[in-house]
Amino acid sequence: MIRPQDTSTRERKNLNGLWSFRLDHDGVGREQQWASGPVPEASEMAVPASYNDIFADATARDFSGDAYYQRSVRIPRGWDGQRITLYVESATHHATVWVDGIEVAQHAGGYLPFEADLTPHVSAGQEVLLTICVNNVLTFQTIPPGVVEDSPTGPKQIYWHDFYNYAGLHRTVWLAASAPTRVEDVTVRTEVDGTTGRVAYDVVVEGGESGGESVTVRTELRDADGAVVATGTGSSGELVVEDVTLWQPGAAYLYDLRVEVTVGDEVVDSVDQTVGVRTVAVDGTRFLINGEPFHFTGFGMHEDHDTVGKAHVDALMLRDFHLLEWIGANSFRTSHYPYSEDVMDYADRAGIVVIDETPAVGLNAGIGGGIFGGQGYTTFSPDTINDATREVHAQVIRDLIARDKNHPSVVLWSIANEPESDTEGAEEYFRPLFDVAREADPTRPVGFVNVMLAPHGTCRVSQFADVIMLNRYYGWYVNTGDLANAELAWTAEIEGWASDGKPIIITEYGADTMPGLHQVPAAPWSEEYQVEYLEMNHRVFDACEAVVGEQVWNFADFATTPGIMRVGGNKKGVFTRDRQPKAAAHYLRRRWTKPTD
Ligand code: GCB
Repeated sequence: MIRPQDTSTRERKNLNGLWSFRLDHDGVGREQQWASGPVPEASEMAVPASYNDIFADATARDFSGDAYYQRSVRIPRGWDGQRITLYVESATHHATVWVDGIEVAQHAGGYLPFEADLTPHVSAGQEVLLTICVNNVLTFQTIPPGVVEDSPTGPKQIYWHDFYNYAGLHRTVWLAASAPTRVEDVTVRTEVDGTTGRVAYDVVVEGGESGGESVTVRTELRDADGAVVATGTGSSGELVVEDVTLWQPGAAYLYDLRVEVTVGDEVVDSVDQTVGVRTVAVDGTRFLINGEPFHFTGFGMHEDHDTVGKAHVDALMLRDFHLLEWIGANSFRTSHYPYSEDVMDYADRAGIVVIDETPAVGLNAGIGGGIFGGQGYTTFSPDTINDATREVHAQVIRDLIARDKNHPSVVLWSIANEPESDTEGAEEYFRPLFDVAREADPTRPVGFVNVMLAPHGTCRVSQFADVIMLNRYYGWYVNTGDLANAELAWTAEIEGWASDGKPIIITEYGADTMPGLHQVPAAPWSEEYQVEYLEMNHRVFDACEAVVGEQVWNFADFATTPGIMRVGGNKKGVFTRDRQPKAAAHYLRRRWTKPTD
């Protein structure tokens, strides 16, 4: 699947804007066939946006169930004979799509795109009624998981992840046209040999009649100035780039690959793919990019903003990238789900390194002792997270890699955040998932993020990982306010992990901080404590050679479910939710922009 493009053979139409909208409080929309005509008693909703924070009404914010989005769409009159598709970048978490009341697609998974083939149902110039029903219910068979419990006032959604379960159409919805004979997929893999770059490509062509004439694939690679540096023929091959300019962290360089499908002399399809030539490898305790040791600095982030929730907004994305640059961060993790395709493209252009994470978060009924979610469940069991869940998880790994495999910024796959990992059930559940990731992408290391509840010596999943990723809160959730003992305990644990001989990235460490709260001597929740907490962590990391990365939790404050440990959300941001610095941001900037010798 190729994200819609405007090329010499393809067109796209952006369907963002105000749509008709209705929450199906009584669960009657399907029975009453709301998709067959204008949804009754509809209000309006912006696309993209989470719908939760738009209304001044708690039943809308906390709604669980089907949300109907509807609009009329004019199929462009020039699209006769084309393959016409709808491309939905993100519908959180489950979507059903109808055109004039006819169901054309269903999709599970809230953070990855899907396509509906509308060709048999529409014609050029026609106006059709498009309806998308988005369902946000989480169960033990969804990724992320959750459970709906009974309560005296009705069913209640429970989940084990620490961010608000925002829902809706979070990214762009496209109408797209391409030729019936088309490029369905492009994969590029790069290698470097001295000053020579090698770009191996695989093109999948699908569909259509070529009238007996053979279909040919042609490729052309251009440098950033537009000069052709290599050409190829055939659906797979290798393009050799002499005097290659590498894609480097902090110094991105992108080539443009044009893929054309021809039938006879006619170019029937043409798509563009950016290419960054770089290598990634793990060597002992070192993480290498282009053969050089790389030290990750940056954050676990969230797609999270006031009013729009998890929507992608270009201006807000730019602000985040400018702050990453200002603070000297060279990387981030897409905690805890795949981010917008626009974010991934921007990271490629900005030279920011990405740890790309699936939405498998909260596979751990022990987390937070029930503070973030429900208590009293066994994480892995036939009735809870089971083989069916693992199938969904495997599919989400494949889908993530299919979407993001060509991004040079992505250097490492994280297949889960803080699952239960110290039980036999966990070992059985995860072993095959590492194989799924490696089969889908043999070129990048694979890992998962380990939770403090499964320290070194007890974790049964880290044996499968190429890189150890640790979330640790010494001095916050344990040794609260006691940084001296926190430092001793943390040092002892990290030395255990270092003995495994793999690179270690600290993917989370952080302290909740109320902006404007100042205390000397420093105490938890104050800006001073956040700084001293980070300084302590950095002493521990700097003393351990195997530590190749530090990503603070979190880049910015973010929304969570209400709870006695959360004050208007999670306050571990180094920036406030509206992206202004706390004292820790200035401290990190000094550390991360210090010239290295
Ligand atoms: C974690 C989770 C993250 C939470 C964070 C916290 O370990 O991975 O999602 O938000 O802790 O602040 O408790």
